[in-house]
Amino acid sequence: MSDTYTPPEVWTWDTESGGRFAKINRPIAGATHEKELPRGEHDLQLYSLATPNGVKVTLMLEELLDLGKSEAEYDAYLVNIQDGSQFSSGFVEANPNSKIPAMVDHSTSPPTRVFESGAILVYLAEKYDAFLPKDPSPRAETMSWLMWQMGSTPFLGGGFGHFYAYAPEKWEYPINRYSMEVKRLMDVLDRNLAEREFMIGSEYTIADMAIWPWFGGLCLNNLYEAEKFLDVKSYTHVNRWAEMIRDRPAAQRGVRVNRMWGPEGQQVPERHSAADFK
Ligand SMILES: N[C@@H](CCC(=O)N[C@@H](CS)C(=O)NCC(=O)O)C(=O)O
Repeated sequence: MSDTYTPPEVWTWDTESGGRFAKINRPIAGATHEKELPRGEHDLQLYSLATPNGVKVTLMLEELLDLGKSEAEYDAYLVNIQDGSQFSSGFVEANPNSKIPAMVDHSTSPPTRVFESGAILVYLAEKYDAFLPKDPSPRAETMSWLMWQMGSTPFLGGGFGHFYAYAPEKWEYPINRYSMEVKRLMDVLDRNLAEREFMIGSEYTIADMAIWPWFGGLCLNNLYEAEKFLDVKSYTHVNRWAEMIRDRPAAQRGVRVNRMWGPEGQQVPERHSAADFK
């Protein structure tokens, strides 16, 4: 980062920003190519990738199935965001924002599209009446933590993760700025989890499912290899909670769906039934 950069009057898209993902970044929305989305036999069709935002949804779907909600059976198709699949005409129809995850529910007529991971969690919780309390107070607490995650995680991913792990060089200013904020967010979580088993109390909810892949991922060293740098082990309550969720059978399956990296036995690039986990 040059200290002497003077922004022009009007920004133009002349150069790649550099770093990982630079090739897929573009300043315009919409499809780049014509391609329909595949469709499986179940009502719920998920188009995703096992990034933390994608995993939130597969955690939820697998928990619903463990609760015995067999109508929550789903087909999960891989969207490889590194090769630009999020810009296909079919995917843009499901999510005009071109980001995974996106879901289409064919049990309604016309089919219901849902994008934004938080909206998908709420949709599924309401449809299957699970993991989102009905009483206004615990419901408000759940929604507050869910919105907290949706609002704060870009500082962890787009801010800290980008500059610490992906940017072409290490620059002190942004790494400092976002480390400070991520540590503050971890402290917010730690204080809450010092008093409560899960985010809202004794009940596992969509707030936990939204927060765990990101902040739990830091504890379990699945994100940016920043465990030591951020002294993540010192947030003992967040670590306790992260390990507790990691050990849930639904979470162990959920993290494998639409995964295309790591040990081969852990990858389930497409999921159509429980048999895909064998
Ligand atoms: N706020 C969105 C964020 C989704 C998001 O950022 N998805 C990333 C992967 S984790 C993506 O699809 N990136 C592709 C791109 O930016 O082109 C959500 O929670 O669903």
